[in-house]
Amino acid sequence: MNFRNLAGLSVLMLLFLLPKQNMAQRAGIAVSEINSVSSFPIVEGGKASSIYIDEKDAEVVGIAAEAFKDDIQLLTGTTAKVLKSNPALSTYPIIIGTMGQSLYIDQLIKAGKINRASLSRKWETFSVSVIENPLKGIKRALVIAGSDRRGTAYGVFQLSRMLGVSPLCWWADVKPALKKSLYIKAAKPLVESPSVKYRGIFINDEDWGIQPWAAKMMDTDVKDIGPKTYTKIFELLLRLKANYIWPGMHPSTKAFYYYANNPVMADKYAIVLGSSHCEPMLRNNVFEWAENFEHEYGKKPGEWRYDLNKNEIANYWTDRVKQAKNYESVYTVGMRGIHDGSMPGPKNKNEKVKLLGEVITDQRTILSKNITKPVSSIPQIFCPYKEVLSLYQAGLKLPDDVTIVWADDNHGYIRQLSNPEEQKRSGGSGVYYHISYWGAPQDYLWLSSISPSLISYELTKAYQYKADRLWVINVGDIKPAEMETQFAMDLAWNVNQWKPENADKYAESWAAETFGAEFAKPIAEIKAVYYRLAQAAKPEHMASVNFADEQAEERLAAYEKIYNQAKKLNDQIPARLKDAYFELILYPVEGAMLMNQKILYAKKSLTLAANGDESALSYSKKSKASFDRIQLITKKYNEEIAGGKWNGMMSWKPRDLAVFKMPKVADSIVSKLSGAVEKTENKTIVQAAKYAEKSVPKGVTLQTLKGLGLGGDGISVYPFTFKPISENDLQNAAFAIYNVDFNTPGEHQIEVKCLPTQGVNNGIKVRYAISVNNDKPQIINISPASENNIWKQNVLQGYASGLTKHKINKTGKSTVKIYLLDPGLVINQLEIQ
Ligand code: REL
Repeated sequence: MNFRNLAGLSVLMLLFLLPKQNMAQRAGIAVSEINSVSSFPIVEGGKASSIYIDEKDAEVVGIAAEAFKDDIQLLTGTTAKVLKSNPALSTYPIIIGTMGQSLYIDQLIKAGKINRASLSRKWETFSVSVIENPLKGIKRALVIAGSDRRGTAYGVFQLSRMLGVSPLCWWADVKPALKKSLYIKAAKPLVESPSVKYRGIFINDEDWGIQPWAAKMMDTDVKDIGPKTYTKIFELLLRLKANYIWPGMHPSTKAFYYYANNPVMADKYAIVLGSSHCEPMLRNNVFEWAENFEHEYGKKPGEWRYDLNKNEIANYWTDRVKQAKNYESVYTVGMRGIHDGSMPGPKNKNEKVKLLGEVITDQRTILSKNITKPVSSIPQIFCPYKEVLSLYQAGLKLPDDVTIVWADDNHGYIRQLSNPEEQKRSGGSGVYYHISYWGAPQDYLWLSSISPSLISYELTKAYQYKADRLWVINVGDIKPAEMETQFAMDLAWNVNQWKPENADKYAESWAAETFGAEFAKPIAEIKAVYYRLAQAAKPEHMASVNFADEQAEERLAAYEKIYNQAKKLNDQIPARLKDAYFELILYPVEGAMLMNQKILYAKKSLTLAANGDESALSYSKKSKASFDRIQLITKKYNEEIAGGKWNGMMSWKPRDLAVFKMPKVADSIVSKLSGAVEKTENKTIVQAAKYAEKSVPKGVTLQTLKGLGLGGDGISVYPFTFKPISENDLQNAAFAIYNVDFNTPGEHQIEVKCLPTQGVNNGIKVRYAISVNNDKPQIINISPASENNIWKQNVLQGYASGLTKHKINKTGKSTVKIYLLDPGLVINQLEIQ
């Protein structure tokens, strides 16, 4: 085989090794360590091609070019040059630039070497191409062109990612393997643009992670999350092809604008600034109103009451708009409490709605007075979060151009999406979604365990209801939610890449990208079980969910199994990736296992002791050992991993909640009490995806969704936009049939366990209908009318259910028919008694 064939083969092999989704999306581009015909040499023979930018281009282009230089260094140990001069000085230049801002890119467009239409008037679009003889004197160029400043930066970081630099390279210590040479071959330009216009993160509940870490390790001068930390966050956002942030806003953190360099750095990195649902007009009230007002204005603030103190509040907002108007921002409009509470003022709902309407009108007046643009083209969002949703539903008049950012119920299930009328609004809609949360019924601030499958199900549904304007994900402290954050941003960039029906494959693709193809499958297997177990109770919720003895045993065994797999894999992971592996895989898996052991062994010790069983005390000891070990591995995370880089980032007891403490265990054996052990009832569990037959009307499909919901799989009807089926119209509903053996005639109960989703619009429920042996179908709505105790239980146990009773007259095979009536219904299991 001659060299040329060998080179071609290696490119092909590389394409083959790339995760399928990547390959499809990045069609036409291949990277290789070996040269082949028409490859562009990024690094060859120990020399790197030079990177050319136009000095007049946006600052972020220079930042991306410098980062690309560093990435090349990381990948090959070779130093490239970033030059602000004419690329025609080089035979093989890397040209990076923005249309309309880079002379070189404009020349290439003019010469027809870059397709003008692929970039012209596009939002954040990039084109990566290898061009033969692009300009006089240049033999071949690698050209990364953007339609705007962020488009250029995303093109650079996308290319870095394809060359092997993970977006988490700094944030999770993912170090690439060293390569001798780097070539890129582009059969045709790679052109991409985002599905969602504004995409980003909310740093929240930062008091036990990113704030103490930043204070200790990053912004040591101000002992806070300051410009050094934010610069790293902004780079992460660019690498994730994200553009938007709600900065940290808790009392432990000073306001973002308090540090003059914060917005300056955001602008350099081209990151769009926003603020959370309770911080209208980019003002962080916990600090700026409640704490620092006197310092800023030389007097104490009046009441946080728009009905009583309108002028002062309006001035306070105006001052921020004046300060922010030259930066790219999205203004949150509306008003809540100083922090995360309801707007103080009138008690009567109608009056409250009226006042909120006035607030928004006045905020828009402030915007139009201070920004020289029509107010309808200043990006604004309104987030009907918590109690605000009921004000919106009560008739708040929202200006048409304001984007409605629908929120989830804090536990990953979106509460409402745009109805057909709302979908026509020029402001469109978006989503505020949690993968980390402080609040009722229980926080989940320690480990990250919301699966890509759930994120995809909810966000894809939202997208189909036209929520494409802005997605903001509450990522807590970023760590240890790195993978889930990366997933959400990958989805926001290309909503078709990770549909609910293939989102369970993300872990494999991500692991291949992060740790190498040989580790992809085993890591994906571990993550699948990790997510499945957390669906039935997140580690942080273990004290609030009860498991029958048998379930508890299964759970412990499953955790132990994945932990052992994870540990074994650790021995094979290359040394350069050990820190990353600990942060991303080992710590969360072991932490989750230990939390389960701590709680479930403690319970077991009490039950055994109550029955006079001598082994009770050994379970008390095991529980205590797990408790101790959680602290030990957390200490390791903070003090040893990556040479202590993450010191302060990981707390094993955020908010010091009871669940993190040592639970009550047996300390002595009591005399045997009869009947203290609960008998597990005789239940048959049928997985919903294992139906015997199905019937699906025209226009919809019944989809099995792997990795979604209790037990791991669910079924749901697509598309999300199908019209709900009325009770009299069951003949037009999709249904699944299960063959079930009821071993005794008489009354039986069937519990249908579903994902605890909420109706897609106000007024739409989440219903199924059930009939056994063709008896009269019973219609059940699994979505509670409000966030009551049932909702609380549902989100903790990871399912909502309906219970029906059925008279069975025969033994042997019966048919259970389940109709799926509303969009967003996911059925996971049938539990038959
Ligand atoms: O998740 C949310 O959006 C809210 O709960 C937060 O704004 C709030 O900071 C909460 O964490 C508690 O203070």
